Amino acid sequence: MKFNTKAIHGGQKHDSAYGAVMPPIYQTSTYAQTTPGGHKGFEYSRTHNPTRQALENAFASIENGKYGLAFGSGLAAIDAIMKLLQPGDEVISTNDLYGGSYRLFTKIFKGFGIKFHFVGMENAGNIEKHITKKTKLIWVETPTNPMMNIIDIKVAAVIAKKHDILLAVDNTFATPYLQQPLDFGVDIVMHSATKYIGGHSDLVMGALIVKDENLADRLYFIQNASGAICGPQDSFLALRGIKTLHVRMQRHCENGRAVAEYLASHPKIEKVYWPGFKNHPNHHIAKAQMKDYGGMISFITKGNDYTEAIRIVEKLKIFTLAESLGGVESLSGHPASMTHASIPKEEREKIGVVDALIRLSVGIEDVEDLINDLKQAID
Ligand code: P1T
Repeated sequence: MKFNTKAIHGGQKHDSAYGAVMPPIYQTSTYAQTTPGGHKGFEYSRTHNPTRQALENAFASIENGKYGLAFGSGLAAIDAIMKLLQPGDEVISTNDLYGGSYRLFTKIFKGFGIKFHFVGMENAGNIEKHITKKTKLIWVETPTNPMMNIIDIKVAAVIAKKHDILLAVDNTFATPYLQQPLDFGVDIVMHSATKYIGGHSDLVMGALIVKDENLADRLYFIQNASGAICGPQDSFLALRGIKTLHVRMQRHCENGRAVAEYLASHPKIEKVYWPGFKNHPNHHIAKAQMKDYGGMISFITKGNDYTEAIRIVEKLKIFTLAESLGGVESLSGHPASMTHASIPKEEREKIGVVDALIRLSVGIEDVEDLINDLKQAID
């Protein structure tokens, strides 16, 4: 099956009771047993739930994996990956990443004896310099949030295999419509399904997808043992979101391109970060590993002025100033004070997350309206 068909049918079967085309929302915590252990495959909804299972099968299908796992948030999904590790283990992570992932690593798992190296991976060869005998996980976000850096997934996978280290890719910004990291030899794909997968800013959810059975078993064990699962109602919404992922992504990419080009041509704009530009430092890698360049854009105005950035986000009307991204509606954000506030100022400024940086999640509205909105706010 091709991607667009998988988005709609992948891993799905019609409900066995009445032939419902969409899986029913099995809003139940438990399942009747005829005798202890005498059940129909479902015992308790932390462990399994039919609606969540339908979603997990869809996750596996769209990422070209074998096993999907759904969690109560993106961070809960990352938390499950980190629980594969032991005190003393080391992790090499992209230095530009979602502030909440950074916070989870440095404020929770560092305290449990795990050491993190935050490394600029735009040259993926840099990863190898930080590998020790204790390195157990390489954490890659690409495109990165919010600087839109691109990491070469194939090169990272070769390095990970050579040293027998797990490689996980946060595929939230790209989605499987644009890139499928498991095809490049990645072990675990992670999503904040809150974003493009759900697509309508109406749920918070995380996903993991793997191919290896042993790794899947370990993660299912953690999912059940720690219990950070999502409910059946949200599973249903995410499944519905997936069915239009390809159509939405196509429009996010088209609108993203038009907005990025508009901003780059504006005399008051200093720099636009978007991997579709030929002068983006890793455009050639983006071109090779992604189908298109997505709807996430960051930019700074001339003069690198914080008050000007705040003025713009306050003036935007169609772009709502809000945390999150990837919904049908356009959002603006101020990473330094919002999504990346948990990264110390010196650390975030080293990677370009300056106080004047604005991040846009370009939605699927009429692009002329979006550009006019930016024009009135910037001018
Ligand atoms: O918010 P949650 O579903 O827990 O997902 C966390 C997460 C993980 N990875 C990436 C790349 C993310 O962007 C996020 C969440 N990001 C935002 C809320 C944001 O506005 O950037």
